Amino acid sequence: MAVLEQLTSQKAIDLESKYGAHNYHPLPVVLSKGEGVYVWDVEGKKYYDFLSAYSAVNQGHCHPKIVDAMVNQAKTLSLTSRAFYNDMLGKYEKYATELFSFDKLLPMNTGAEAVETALKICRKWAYEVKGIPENEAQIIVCENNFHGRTTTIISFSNDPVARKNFGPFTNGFIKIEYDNLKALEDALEANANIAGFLVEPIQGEAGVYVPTDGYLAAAKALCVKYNVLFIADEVQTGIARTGRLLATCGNCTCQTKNCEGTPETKADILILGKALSGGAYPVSAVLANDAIMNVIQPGNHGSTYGGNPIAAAVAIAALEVVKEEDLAENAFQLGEIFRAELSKFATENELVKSVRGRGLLNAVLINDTEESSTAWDICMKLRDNGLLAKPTHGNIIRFAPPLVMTEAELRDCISIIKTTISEFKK
Ligand code: IF1
Repeated sequence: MAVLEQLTSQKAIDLESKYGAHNYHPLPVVLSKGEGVYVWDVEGKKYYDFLSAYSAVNQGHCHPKIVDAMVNQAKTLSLTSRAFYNDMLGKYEKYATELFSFDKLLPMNTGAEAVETALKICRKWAYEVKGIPENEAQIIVCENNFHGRTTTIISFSNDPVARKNFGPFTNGFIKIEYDNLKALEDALEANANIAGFLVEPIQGEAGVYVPTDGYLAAAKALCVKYNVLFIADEVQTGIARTGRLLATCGNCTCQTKNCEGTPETKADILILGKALSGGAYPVSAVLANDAIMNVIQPGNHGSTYGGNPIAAAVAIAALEVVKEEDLAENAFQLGEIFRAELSKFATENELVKSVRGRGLLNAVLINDTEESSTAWDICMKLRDNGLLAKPTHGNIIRFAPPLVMTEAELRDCISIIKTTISEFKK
C-alpha cells in the first residue's frame, strides 16, 4: 500500500486500531483537510470544528500567515539546538515578553513540558530566593486539575484513569478544592514551606469550570501575602480563547477592548502552549520576571527542540494574527451570543441543563448522569449534522470553535446544535 494512497474513513480507523497504541478513543471521523473554522473528512464531508484541537487552533486551521512563516523558516533554518544561537529565538522572546509584560521567556514544546518547567523554576526559587530548606518545598494544586501527562504531573492528578499503575509518584504537592479561598488560606497558613500555587484560570478537563468572580485576584493576593508564587496554567485559556489575551491578563499590552487589564491577577509564572503556534507546530513557553527566572542557569533545564527557529517564527506569526484580527474581542462578542442563545434554549429543552464558560471556551451541561453516553451520542449526531465537538464526562459537551469564526457562522452553528438536540432521542 502506497503511503499517500487515499484511504476511506473505515480503513484509516482500522490502521490506527491495529498499528497504534490505544491511548485514545476518538470520535469516529477521519479528517484530511482544514481551513479556518472548517475541516473535511476523507470522503469530502465538511464540518465546523467546535474543538479547535482543544483550543490550539484559535487562529483557525492552516492560517496562511502562520503557514507562510513556518514554510519559509523551514526552508531556511529549522533546528540548531541550544548549543548555538539562532537568529529567530531572541526576536520571538522580545516580542512575546513585551506582549505579555514579563522580563523573560523559557521556550519548550508541549504544554506538559512547560508545566514541568514552571514547577522546576518554582522549586528552585523556593530554595534559592525564599529560603525553604532543601527538598522541603511544597506546591499547592487544585482538585480535578488537568496539567498534562508526565509522571510528575499525574502525581497530583485525581483522575484514576490517568494515574492507575503509573506510580511511584513525585512528592511535594498539596491538593485543595478549586475555587475555595478558605482552603487555600488554610493550606498556606498550615505550612511554612509552600513555594507556589498552580492553578487553571478555568478548569478545562473538569468540564469548563469557571471559578467565582474575584477568585483569581483573591488567590493571587493570598500568594503575595505568604510569599508564594502564583502560577497560572493558561495552556488552554490563554491566547484570546476566553475573550481576553489571557484569562489572567495583568498589565499586558494586548489592548483588547473588553479587557481592562487586571494587575491583581497577573501570574508570577505564566504557562502557555497550544495556540501559541495556532496549531501549526508544538510550541510552549514559561514566562516570568528576572527575580524568578534568573534562578535558571546553564545546565539546569532545556530541550533539543525548545526555542527552535521554526517554533520562534511560527509563534511570532501566531501572536500577530491574534492582534491583527482582534481575536480576543471576537471571542468575547461571539461567546456572549453563544451563551445567551444556549441558555435560552436550556429553558425550552429538557435535555439541556445549562451552559457555562468565558469567551469561546464553553460547556453545555446535559441533563443526564456522568456515566451516561448521552453527551457522546449527541456528539455523534452533531457530527452527522456537520459539527464536531467532544464530550468531557458523559454529560458535558465542550464547545470551543476557532476564534476566527464570523457571527453568521456562529449563528449557523447554534442552529445546528439546537436542531440536533431537539431531534435527539435516547
Ligand atoms: C490530550 C483535557 C483539554 C491543558 C492544560 C497543560 C496541558 C493541557 C490546562 C498539557 C492539555 C489537553 C491535552 C489533550 C486533552 C486536553 C484537554 F481535556 F484533557 F483537559 F484541552 F481540555 N495544561 N490539554 O489543558 O498540554 O502536553 O497536551 O501539550 O489529548 O491529552 P500538552
